Amino acid sequence: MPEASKMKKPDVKLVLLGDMNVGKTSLLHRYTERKFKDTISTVGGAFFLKQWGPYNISIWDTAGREQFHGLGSMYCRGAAAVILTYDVTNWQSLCELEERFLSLTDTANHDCIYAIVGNKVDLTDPKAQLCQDSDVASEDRTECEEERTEPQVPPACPTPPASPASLSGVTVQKQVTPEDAAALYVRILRYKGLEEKNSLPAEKMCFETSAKTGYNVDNLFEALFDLVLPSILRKRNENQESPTVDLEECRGGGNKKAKSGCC
Ligand SMILES: Nc1nc2c(ncn2[C@@H]2O[C@H](COP(=O)(O)OP(=O)(O)OP(=O)(O)O)[C@@H](O)[C@H]2O)c(=O)[nH]1
Ligand SMILES: [Mg+2]
Repeated sequence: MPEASKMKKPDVKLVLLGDMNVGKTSLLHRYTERKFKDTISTVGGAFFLKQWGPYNISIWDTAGREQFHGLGSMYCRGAAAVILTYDVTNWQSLCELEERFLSLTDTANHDCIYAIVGNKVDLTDPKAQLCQDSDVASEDRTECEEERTEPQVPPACPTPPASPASLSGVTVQKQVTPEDAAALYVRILRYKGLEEKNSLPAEKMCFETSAKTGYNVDNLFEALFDLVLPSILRKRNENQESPTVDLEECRGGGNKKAKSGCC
């Protein structure tokens, strides 16, 4: 086989955006490596190439730290889907999506789809505390079971609780409800000038996940892969060039690495 034909070229691009510490890298690890492992705060960005049927999908993990903010719109350029990620135990992380990250998506495709993802739901919801990966290591499963806690009543929407999220022990107060996320989704549609009735519904585009246990992680990525397929097909029909991973752009971003896998 000629070398060139072995090289995979992404047909479509998905981008994870959100504040530092919400778990973007952990979500990508969970999906691609079936593991929850230690992370270090991402520098710049990195991508993973996923084969989905006959298509290659690049999933970009970006840095949430303020110092890398300027790179966000570059990573979003040509994106077919953006995963706006927050931490369900941190109200501010939801606010940051609208205040800091939404404008970065102006460079995404005009028909880009937006998912709102509340991660770390294992900390607040018993249903998310069971490890979901069938191939997850047994020590991982034990850890999840040890940390199972009694359910907490969610706070009234949309006011976050005044007390700190983290209580002593392992129980954490949920600060963002699915309704808060759905309301943000509707505001995003408005920002994009899209009619709610002609767009994908909030119930379909808002997810709660746990990178730690795997809860809903496959559902999230695979639902998005299915949703971006029409965009790939249309582009192929229009005989447009597929977006490629621009390694020059990556180098321009400082110390960040581009590789198959996540940082
Ligand atoms: N309990 C719990 N902790 C999580 C989960 N996902 C991530 N974490 C923890 O949250 C911290 C931050 O996770 P990262 O994946 O590095 O967060 P990030 O969004 O990539 O952060 P930046 O790279 O700085 O933007 C780490 O200590 C993770 O172990 C989760 O689903 N549940
Ligand atoms: Mg990261």
